[in-house]
Amino acid sequence: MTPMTPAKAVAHSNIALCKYWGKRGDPALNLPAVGSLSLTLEGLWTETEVGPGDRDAFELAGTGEGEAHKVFAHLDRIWAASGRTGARPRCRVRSVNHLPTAAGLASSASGFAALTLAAATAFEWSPPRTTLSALARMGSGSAARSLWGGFVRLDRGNRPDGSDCVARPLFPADFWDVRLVVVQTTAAKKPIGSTAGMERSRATSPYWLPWVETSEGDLAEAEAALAARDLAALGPIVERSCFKMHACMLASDPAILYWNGATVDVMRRCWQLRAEGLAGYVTIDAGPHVKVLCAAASAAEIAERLGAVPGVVAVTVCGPGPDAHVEVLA
Ligand code: 2P0
Repeated sequence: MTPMTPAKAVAHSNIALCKYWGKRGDPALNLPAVGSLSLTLEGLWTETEVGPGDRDAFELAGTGEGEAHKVFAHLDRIWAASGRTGARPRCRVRSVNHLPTAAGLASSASGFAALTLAAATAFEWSPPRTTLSALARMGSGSAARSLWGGFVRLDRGNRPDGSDCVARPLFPADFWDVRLVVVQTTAAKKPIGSTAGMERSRATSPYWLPWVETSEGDLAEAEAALAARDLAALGPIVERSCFKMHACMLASDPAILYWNGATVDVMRRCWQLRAEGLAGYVTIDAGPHVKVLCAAASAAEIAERLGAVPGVVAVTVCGPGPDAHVEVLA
């Protein structure tokens, strides 16, 4: 059997401040139709260990759902990219999601980022991080951003082969002391998964083209506001990107609506608090939970006030998180 070294990696989840929704070009490459800009989150992470096995096996502990066939296909992808010859060795993959149920966050970003780094290390391959990020993207688009901590940008690129679709760190975690207050509302079953939802929007939403065409401008403005650590400038761009994405989803045929009543109540309450001088800015992903970007000093009060909205089941406050990294095995 081809030798491999057991390896363990940790990657943190991320939330897009400028959203990714929709794909372009060759489906196998999983290229985004729009660029995105994210904040990697402290306190929400996946740890994944890849080692030799007599057959491919995948175990997942903690919250979330993993799909073994996607994990094994991702191992094939990394093995092929590593340039190692011969058949890929069979692997035992063990993953733990440290994503509190309360956070209500998807695990695909941290999951595919951790799997990519752990598998490459196990295959004794250490390419540039950008290469790992591109591989992680093929597992799940948002995972491309979780290779780095702090604030990360994933460019859309234009080339059909995806070579210009790259993620890069903009600023490290200690650049700006902001918080993301994750407000979990009661989760009903998702009406449609992200991948299928994106395809429906691209195929049917009359707002698809405006969404794609205006995203580059949002990214440029957001990056400038971020560089200036200007929350009053960044916040409205974050909300605009989020609501354009949801408008595009809603105008899909049939409509895609991820919100519930409490989602709307929390966002209205957030806006009311802002009008009263407690500044927080809303973003919502493909689910019913509301995430609020705010200054570190405002986070506890925003968390308390939004936690009191009927229908809210839990609130978690997250700071900027670190780079994905390899951990020494015990
Ligand atoms: C984002 N989302 O930028 C956006 C905002 C959800 C809404 O990336 O199909 O699991 O695996 O590439 O990354 C969720 O979609 O989708 C996502 P695939 P992914 O964070």
